[in-house]
Amino acid sequence: MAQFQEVSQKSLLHPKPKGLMLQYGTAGFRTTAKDLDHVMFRMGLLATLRSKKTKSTIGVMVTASHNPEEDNGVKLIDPMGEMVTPAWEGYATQLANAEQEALCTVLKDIIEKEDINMSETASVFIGRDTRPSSENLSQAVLDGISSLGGNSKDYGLVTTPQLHYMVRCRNTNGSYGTDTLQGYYQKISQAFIKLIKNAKNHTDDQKRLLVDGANGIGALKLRELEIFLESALQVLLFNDGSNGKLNYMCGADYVKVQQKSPKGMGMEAGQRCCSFDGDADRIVYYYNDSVGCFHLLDGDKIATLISTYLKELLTQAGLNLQIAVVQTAYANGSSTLYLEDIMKVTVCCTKTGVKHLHHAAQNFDIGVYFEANGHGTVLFSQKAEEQIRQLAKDTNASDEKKHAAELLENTINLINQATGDAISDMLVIEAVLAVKGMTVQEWDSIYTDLPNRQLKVKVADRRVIDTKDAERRTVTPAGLQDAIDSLVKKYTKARAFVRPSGTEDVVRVYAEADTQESADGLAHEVSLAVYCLAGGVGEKP
Ligand code: 16G
Ligand code: MG
Repeated sequence: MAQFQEVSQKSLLHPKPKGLMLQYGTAGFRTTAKDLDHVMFRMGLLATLRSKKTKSTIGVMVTASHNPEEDNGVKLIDPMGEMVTPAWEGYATQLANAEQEALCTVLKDIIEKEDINMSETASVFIGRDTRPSSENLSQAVLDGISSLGGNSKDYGLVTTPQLHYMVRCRNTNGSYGTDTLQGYYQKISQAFIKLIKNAKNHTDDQKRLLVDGANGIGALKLRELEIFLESALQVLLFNDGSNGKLNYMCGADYVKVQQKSPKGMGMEAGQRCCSFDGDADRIVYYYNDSVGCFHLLDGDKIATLISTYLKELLTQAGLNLQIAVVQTAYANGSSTLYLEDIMKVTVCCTKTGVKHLHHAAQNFDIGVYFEANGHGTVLFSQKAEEQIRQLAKDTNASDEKKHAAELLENTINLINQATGDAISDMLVIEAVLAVKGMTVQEWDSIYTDLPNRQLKVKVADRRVIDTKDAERRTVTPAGLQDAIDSLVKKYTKARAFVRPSGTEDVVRVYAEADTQESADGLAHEVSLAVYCLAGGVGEKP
């Protein structure tokens, strides 16, 4: 194992705390930053192997998204800018948990299993969020890459979706865009400006948007983008990181979970506001009405707005392309009903986690996917893109059709198809509202959310809960699903499900019903059933 000599030596500089076991979960590794140095070094190694295997550039992003500032994390990005393939999540876990003496053996096993030609060159892009720990941790990733002889490009401070974008650009030889920040800003701002030209009565008032940057990387990058926007949008940026703490009482996760506006946001009644999360891959919108009541427009409302707009344009363009919306069990029942019954679009439901939604969305000509928590994007198949771009330049097409195709083409250019992107999604939403001449209140009134409640229950081992049907039903423990079914029957328009969290040691409970009181009551009763039937620990719910 002479080739691993450097790996062994460098690895000593990134020692693994003995006995520490971590798992590559739904969003990579995530834990307290002080336990991650060895993981970063090893993810540098793994990304180098993945690059040799795929003969493509691979991405490594250092971030813990909406987690507290003291945490950190890392995830790998595959060649098309998507999450790393599941088999390699397993390797990531093995590599992270190997004790120093076993590290090279684990590496060798992966190389053999995947039949990797070690003489291939390797290229890895890396990026990081604004956490104080991120700089040193990304240095550890670079050490891992260089000790296996890989080439790296360090983008420094970038949002997660920006790094996904760079990886996709690089591996598509520039056909998707240029792999620089300038290239990213130019592509999306030009598309936005072209779309906005079609806005109806676009006053300064309507151009104004309050943005909560979660005191994170999204704020920094939005500032950079603003220069390219040529005043097509007037951003008032709050929680820009200049004094507040990352994600503390602000950001998309806080707003969605607490159902209230973030700290430090000078909102006036009716003003359109949005929040990014800590690595700017999630976005939610909201406003306060004239009596001070808070209204949240989450991922479901965003999916509805965007899919309605795309469907109308497809009809105007006379293009026969199938559009579908991909949701998870968390999608509000009203959104599903509206999409299926009124909009007549195909809706499908997958397990929680971006990779599942992304995968399902690839099965359609146009796949709009959003988690209720605000993570999502739109995927256009090659066929859809070709038909749209063809029609946009077809001199024989009618003005109406050509115009609709041009709007669709610019929307494609505005969307980050590599992954959900708060900045790009924000511009898409702003463009749609402007083009349709719609206020945030009108958007909100498309349908009314069913009141809902999310709770969590601590159990001895959350793996006792096994689910099926995209996490909407439980298989084990015995009797739990029957208990949930009979509780749901007691309420009107009710629905409830439970699932083991992929990021926290808890079981999550979701309930919705016709009134808030009923949703709260149902969530509480289901929590009790989980506690009793799935080995609850600590205080009874
Ligand atoms: C991760 C996922 C997110 C999902 C959440 C669920 C990615 C990039 N992120 O943050 O999509 O909604 O986990 O968390 O896939 P939970 O399993 O703890 O409920
Ligand atoms: Mg995030």
